Parts: sequence; structure tokens; C-alpha cells
Amino acid sequence: MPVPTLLPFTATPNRKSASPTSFRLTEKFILLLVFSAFITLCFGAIFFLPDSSKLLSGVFFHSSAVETNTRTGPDSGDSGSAGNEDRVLAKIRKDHENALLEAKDTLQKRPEQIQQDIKKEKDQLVEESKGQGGKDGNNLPFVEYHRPPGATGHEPLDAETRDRRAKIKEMMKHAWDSYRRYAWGSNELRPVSKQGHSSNLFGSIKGATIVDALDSLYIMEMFEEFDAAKVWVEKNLDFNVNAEVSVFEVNIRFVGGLLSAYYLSGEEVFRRKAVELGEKLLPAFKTPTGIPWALLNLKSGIGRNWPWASGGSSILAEYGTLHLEFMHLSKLSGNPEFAQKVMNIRKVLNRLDKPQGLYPNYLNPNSGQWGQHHVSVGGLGDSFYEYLLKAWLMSDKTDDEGKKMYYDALQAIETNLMRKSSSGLTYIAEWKGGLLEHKMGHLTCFAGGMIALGADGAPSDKTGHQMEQAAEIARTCHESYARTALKLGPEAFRFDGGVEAIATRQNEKYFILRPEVIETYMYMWRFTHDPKYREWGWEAVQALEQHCKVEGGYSGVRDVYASTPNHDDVQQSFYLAETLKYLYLLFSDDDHLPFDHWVFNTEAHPLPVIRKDKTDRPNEVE
Ligand code: DMJ
Repeated sequence: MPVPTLLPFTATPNRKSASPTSFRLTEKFILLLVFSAFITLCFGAIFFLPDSSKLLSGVFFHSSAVETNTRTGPDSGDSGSAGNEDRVLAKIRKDHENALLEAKDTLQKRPEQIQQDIKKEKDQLVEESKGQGGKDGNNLPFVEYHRPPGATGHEPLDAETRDRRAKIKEMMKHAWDSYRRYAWGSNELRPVSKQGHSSNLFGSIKGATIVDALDSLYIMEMFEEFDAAKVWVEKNLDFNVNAEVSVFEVNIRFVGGLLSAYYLSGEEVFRRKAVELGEKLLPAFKTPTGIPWALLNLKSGIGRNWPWASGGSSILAEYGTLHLEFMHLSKLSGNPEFAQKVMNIRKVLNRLDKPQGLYPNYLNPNSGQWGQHHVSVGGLGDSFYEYLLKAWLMSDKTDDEGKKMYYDALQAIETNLMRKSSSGLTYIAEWKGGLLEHKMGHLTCFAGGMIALGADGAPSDKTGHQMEQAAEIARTCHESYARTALKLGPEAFRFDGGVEAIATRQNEKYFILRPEVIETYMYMWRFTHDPKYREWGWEAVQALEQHCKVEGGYSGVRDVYASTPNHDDVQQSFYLAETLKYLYLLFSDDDHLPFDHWVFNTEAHPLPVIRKDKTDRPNEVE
């Protein structure tokens, strides 16, 4: 029954008398022919007309350009499809003509004129984006990115240095590849058991090695690895965790690592993540004095201090090592709160009396009073002093308060803590309520580099004197390595009981791939170009290769005085962030991350100097 209705022009009364089967077959055949002719015509029209992609998008995706034209054209009401096609073709022709004219026009312009036009268009885009509220997807203000000089270096001229630098890159590759293979996404790698490792310093935040290594990968031009790390950060780095973290560790490794990755690469994702994490850390400052807690639950915003810290105190090296990162967070977010928080720490410190001009390691965040009078330039104190000096340098030498605090503190350290052993080794002891403990930590060895870095700005003609002090500390720390079986330095060494620069207690004999001694060699090399610093660095490389390298990465050792290494099975994230970076820079030319443009945070993450010139700081916080 439905056949005649379906085939109105082929089903004639005559055909009704023919055999029904043969009649239907013919009809089907004709129908097929008509259909295929129609489809061929349609496809021909779509694919063979000029600029078919535009037509396709008009057909399938409702291209707004085509729609607008057909809807608002003068004869849109009564035009058929042929009329539309003509108009589309005419438009395509017009576009092509315009493009040709534009190209001809451009070819006639002088290169300066072309450059000017490009700049004008760029400025226009910038203005437009400011007009849209100046915000990006994450409510951050627009920041025009300028890469500071020396983000990557070049091959050193002499062959030996070139080979040594290449060797460090090879070490970085082994450390990174092993982490990627056995522990990808975990905080750190266990290189002997070949699995992931996490310390509770980061709560359940993941990927410490990835974030810590980003800038080292970049400066060593390991871009494939850098990109993989970036993708991981984009997709997996998550701060929405219900866990307690160390504010200091998360700041120096994660915030610092992300900031450096942003400044080196210009990739917005790093700025976004750094600011997001910075905001999560702000509740740590909710104390009566504004001196932050050491530990913070990132979800609840509840903070507390280490249970072992004297009288519930916060630790000098922890609350005093936020300044550099927080100043940059304010610059990049336009939020002055970060800068205000760290400036307030200075205010609290400056109101307090200091015993002999020294800063005790413990300060109670509720009462604002010092805890135990224990002073150290190593653990618990170290990077506080470092950040006073670097805050001044990073401010383009405008932060006079930071400068004064640093040089005053250094004078107090020299008077009260710095001593010479009977054989003439200079060391920095620890001070406990007026009594000296003649011990120097591996951590304290960073002070050689710090003093060298600050020597240039030292008051009252002390530059030469401070350079000598720095060189002396470098020598002592080198001795602490040279006097071991493995030629790697112990965690702490003593100058009492008839020994010098040697660890006497079993629990001070370990080496966990720390950077401080190599850091000092790097600074001393830059300031003196004395070849011994490169030689000492190379000795450390050989020891690392011989005793710390294992098939699955690099491991710390439990006793540097034992003839064979007993591995601790941890590849610390700071090995990639600091130790290998400082080694690479030791064998690079001085224009790679030059000191007049970059300042290293305490985890060796380079941060650019914030220029006095207002034009370089569009989001400067007053
Ligand atoms: C790093 O995390 C930082 O350098 C910090 O300031 C102290 N120590 C470790 C590496 O030893």
C-alpha cells in the first residue's frame, strides 16, 4: 500500500498490471540512481566549492558568520539557497581580495613600521584584556610577562668545564628518570627499593620532587622533562587536602618552585598554582602576634607548633623564611596581604630585645616573647639570616630595614659564635644561653656563600674581611668532607675533645645529599674565580657518583666514615632542586642566572629582583 505514495512519479496505473516483484525492483533501481545522483551533487557542492571548510562549518556547526550574513542581509526574507550560496561565495572572494591587499600593503612597509604595527596590536590586546576586568580565569590580575636575563646559559668555552657541566646534566637525568620511572607523583623516590616515598612535612600534597625540580630541568634545558612536569602540575597538583603541612617546607619547595618555574618559563599555570597555595597558607598567620604557626591544616586552617619546640614556640628559620616568596606572591596576585604578613614579622622582631644582638631560635606566637635562648646559624636559625640579606638584594637594594637587620645580625654572629680552631679552621658554633657548643652543622655551611654574597654591601669597609670569612668557612666545610672515608660531609662536625671538623657522635655521621657545601663553592667561584672551588665541587661529584649513585637514582648514606656506603634509600627532592642545580651553575658561566637579576630562595629556586623602576612592577604593593 505505501509504495504508490512513496513513488508518486514512477508508479503509473499501467505498472499496476505488471508483475509486482519485477516492477518493485525497477522502481528501487531508479530510486537508488536518483538518490546517488543527488548525494553526489551535494558532496560535490560542499567539497569543490572554494573555502569548503567555511561552508562545512556553516552546515554542521552553524558558523555565526554565515548565519549573521544570511539573517541580516538586505534580502534575507525571500532569498533561496542559491542566493545564499552566491553571497557566501562573494564574501569569500572579498575576504581573499582583502587579505591580498593587506599582504601587499605590508610588503611595502619598512620593517620598523611593521614592528610598530605589531606592537600597537599587542598593546591593544593588553588594553582589551584589562578592560575585561583585568582578570584571568582564576581572578588574577593581568601581568605582562618579561623573562629576566640568563634563564638558560651557553656552553662553557673550555673543554673540561664543558664536560663537567654535561656530567651534571647526566646526573640530573639519572635522578629524574629514576623518579619518573619508580615514583612518579610521589613526593620523593626510594632509589634502592625503587618505590615512592613521602615525608609528613607535606601532608598529603604530592609531587614534591616534580615541583622542586622544575627550574633545574628548565635551566639545564631538559625541556621534554619540563613539559611532562608541567602537565603533571596542571592535572594533578592539588592543594585541597585535609592534612597538616609544614608551612616552611611547603613554602620553600612548592611556592618557591612554582614561582621560579613561572619566572623562567612564563607559563601562567605556575603563577596560578603558586598564588592558590599561598592563599592556603595565610591562615597560619592567625595568631595574637601574627608570627605564623609551624604546622597548618590546609583544609580547616587550624595551626599549631611542633610539640618539641620550646614552650610552644615558632621557629626562627621557619617563620623567617617566607619573606622572598610572599613578596613575589603580592606582586603576582595584586594582593598586598602576603607582603603585609611578612613585614609584620619584622615589626615583632624589631620590638624585642636581643641577647647580645642575637636572635634566639624560639619565639612564642601568643606572647611574642623569646623561648629558650638557643642561637644557631645552622638548623632552626639558618635561612632567617639568609632571607634578611636576600630581601634587600631582591628589592633592588631598597629594603634598608632588611639590610640593617642582616649586617647587625652578622656582626653579633661574628662576635659571639664565630671561632677559630687550634689549627686555624674558622667555624660557626652554636650558642646556648651564653655557652658555646663547638659544633657546626652541614646546614651551617651555606653561610660561606651568604657572607660572600653580602660582602659587597658590607658597611665600614668590611667587604674584604667578609670575603675572607666566607673563604675560611668554605675551607672548613671542605675539610669536613676531606676528613671522611667517603669524601662526603657529615651532618654535623665538632671542634672539641681533640678533633677538628669531624663528627664524633654516631647520629651526626650521615649524609643526605645536602647542598650547602656545594652552594658555598658556587658563590665563592662566582666571586673569586679561584679554580679550587670548581675542583672541590668536582671532588664532591666523584664521591656522589661512587657512593650515592645506585641503579634506581641517588641515595643518602648513613655513615660517611665507613669504608663502604650504607644507603638510607631516600633521594631527597632538594638533591634535584639544590645540589645538582648549584653544581651545574658551578660549571656554568656567570651570565647564567646572574646575581644582579636573580636571587635564590633557600631551596635554590631563583626569583627575579623586583626593580625600583615602577614600570617593571605593574602590581606593586604600596
Ligand atoms: C633545604 O630544604 C633548604 O636549603 C633549607 O633551607 C634547609 N635544608 C634543606 C637542604 O639541606
